[in-house]
Amino acid sequence: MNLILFGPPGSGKGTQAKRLVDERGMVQLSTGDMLRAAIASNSPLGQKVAPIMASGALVPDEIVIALIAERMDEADAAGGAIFDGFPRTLAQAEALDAMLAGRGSRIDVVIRLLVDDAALLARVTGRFEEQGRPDDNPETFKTRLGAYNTQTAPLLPYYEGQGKLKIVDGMGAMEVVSTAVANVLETIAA
Ligand code: B4P
Repeated sequence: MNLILFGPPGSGKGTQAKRLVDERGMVQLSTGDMLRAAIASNSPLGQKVAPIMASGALVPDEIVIALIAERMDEADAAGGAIFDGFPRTLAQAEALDAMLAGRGSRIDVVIRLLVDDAALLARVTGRFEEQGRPDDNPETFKTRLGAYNTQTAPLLPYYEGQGKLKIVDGMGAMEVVSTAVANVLETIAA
């Protein structure tokens, strides 16, 4: 199964993806994690994307599309994956559809996690205090939320038009959200 977890920063995409990995053995493809790994290794790619991510802006499409394409070619992703934080632009969504079609596959479902802006800010601020991720400071968060609203949210009609969009209330406790996500996956598998 190919699943997209969709939502603004702090909506719980990474949190829910990790739970699906632990509970169902699914494979998580997180462009955010890949980019942070590149920064941690101080590779040329990491050096290039570090200031972009620290500003709260989106990394250029060609970089994230290349990262995903490379990762999709690894054996563990052959049976499908959870796309966490990708796609974030229409160009990325179209590239993903083409990459999957080229592999005889497709997106099965897009789960949109609905969380209000005040809760997003509270969560990301909490993570900033715990983990110190530079792009989680409240000022940068505003830029990230702006990028979501202008560049990523317009993908919703794209997936709605394909009949793949499902909405999950992401405001509840993590376990409650996980149950709602599982319920959607059951309807897809049935
Ligand atoms: P990401 O790594 O995707 O960061 P995110 O949107 O904050 O992740 P997520 O929503 O998964 O947050 P989480 O569950 O961890 O992207 C970071 C940056 O990378 C972007 O700004 C961009 O620069 C770049 N980038 C990544 N992908 C890109 C792409 N495709 N194109 C271009 N640029 C790209 O949750 C956050 C917090 O909430 C955690 O502390 C968690 O514990 C808490 N939480 C989660 N669920 C909760 C719940 N139900 N209740 C209470 N707290 C909850």
